[in-house]
Amino acid sequence: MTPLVATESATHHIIDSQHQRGLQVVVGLGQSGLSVVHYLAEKGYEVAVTDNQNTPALAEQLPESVTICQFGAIDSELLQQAARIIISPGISLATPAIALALEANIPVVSDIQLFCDACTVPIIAITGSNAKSTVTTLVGKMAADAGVNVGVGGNIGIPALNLLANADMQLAVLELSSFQLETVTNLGAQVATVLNMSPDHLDRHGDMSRYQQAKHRVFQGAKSVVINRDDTLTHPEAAVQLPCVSTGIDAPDVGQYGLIVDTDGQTYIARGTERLLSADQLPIKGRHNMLNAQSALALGELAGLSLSSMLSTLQQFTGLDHRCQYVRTIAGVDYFNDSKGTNIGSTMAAIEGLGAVYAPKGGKLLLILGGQGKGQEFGELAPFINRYVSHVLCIGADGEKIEQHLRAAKLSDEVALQQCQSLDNAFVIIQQLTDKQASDKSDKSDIQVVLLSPACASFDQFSGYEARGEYFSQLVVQLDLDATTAR
Ligand code: UMA
Ligand code: ADP
Repeated sequence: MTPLVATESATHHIIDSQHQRGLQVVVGLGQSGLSVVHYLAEKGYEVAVTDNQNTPALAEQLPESVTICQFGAIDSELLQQAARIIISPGISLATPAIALALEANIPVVSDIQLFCDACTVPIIAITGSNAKSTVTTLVGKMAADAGVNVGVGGNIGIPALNLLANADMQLAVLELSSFQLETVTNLGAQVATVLNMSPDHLDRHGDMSRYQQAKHRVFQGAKSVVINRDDTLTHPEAAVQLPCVSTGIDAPDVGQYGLIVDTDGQTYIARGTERLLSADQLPIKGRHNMLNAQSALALGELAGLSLSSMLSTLQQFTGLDHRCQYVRTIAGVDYFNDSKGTNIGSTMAAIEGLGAVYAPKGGKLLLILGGQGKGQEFGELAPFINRYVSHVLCIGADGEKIEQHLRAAKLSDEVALQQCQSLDNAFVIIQQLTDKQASDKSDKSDIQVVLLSPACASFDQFSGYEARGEYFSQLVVQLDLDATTAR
């Protein structure tokens, strides 16, 4: 029966459709902005775009139907004419033109909201401070290996809306950042998870609580959830009412995932009392990766993937580049590229993950830290450094700040810390230290690992974490060549 008077929800619906018919203003013409422009233009909307840059590179790829392009600054007047604003993740809601539009009650959404509104297949939604790309890739591979037509996208680098081009898609796996989630209102995922929470992007969100609030939007409308037992900040408030599978480093209860350590010292990923895989059977190493494997299994289980197929995928997955990636060994020292370690949580995991492997052999880490600090408190790294690291080399814009924080947090006198400014300078020091160690057998220095895990963004000196990681690896190769020539 058609109601004579519009109910509250019907009123909202009318307002929504008015918003959707009017001018759609896309803010930011990066990858996600471009995907939004194409998506809305194909649907016949009038679309305008604005960007800070005078000549955004992707402007060449705009459809011809888009004629309103305001470049050089985000155009506040244009925003005031919008029926709806679609904001790119890299742009803060506090940007003055956006704040004014919000004050004028103009809806501001992200590409992710458009995707959820249009997507008709189940979504696995993955967020967290660290391990998102690893777990997203792993779940995508598990689904593909199980014969599911799966789309993998979001923050991982493929704009979510591009996945809709696959008309046969049966499952979408989305990596979501706090930036993408802060404007999402009803994601409605089949399975949602916050993998872990540690400080990141505080310069944008202001404080940990607002960062966590943004992340927790992943749970809105979720049908089931995966939680991390060891990190209560990952638990949704409404978890009790939803099917929930947990992961953790302790032995699991029935139906949950965890780790069982046998008397022979071997660690197993387990579901209840069933040992599924030993650490030796997993190509990805470190305790943090055993947690990542559990998260992928739990997400896949709640999406209906078969356990045996998922276990076979896990045994083949060798991990992603720039995440605790082994580069090579020179004069007995192992070099690891963890350039994607861009916050203190990931760097703690890398120090602890590698430290625990080398400490029984009497080995210590030389750690390269620094770059753009994103408002983090680096003192939290001090206990991990005191335990496993003998040398810290600081680089980049926030190198001095990192030193101040570590010293204020009681960095041990046994840890040598030097300011190097650049990776090149750091490698001059590394060469001196490792040459001395190799030539002086009585020298008790004990560097067995050189680890780049900067706990910072790279944009002060590089175009991104990949460029930083690749440059590190090149310097390692050069060091090896120099060592070979000198022999
Ligand atoms: N721009 C402005 N004003 C600003 C900031 C940016 O006009 O204040 C413009 C820039 O000039 C540029 C455009 O906005 O033309 C860039 O937009 P964007 O920064 O949102 O980047 P996209 O190319 O759309 O990529 C985004 C994500 N980027 C960010 O969140 C910063 C990508 O994540 C994501 O892969 C992509 O959408 C597809 O979904 C990258 C990222 O660094 C990998 N993410 C952060 C992280 O992982 O830590 C959150
Ligand atoms: P994200 O997409 O969230 O940045 P990645 O999979 O790219 O996650 O990994 C980013 C960094 O986090 C890498 O340095 C990696 O070594 C580290 N890392 C991986 N798994 C974990 C975990 N479970 N907890 C903390 N850090 C982790």
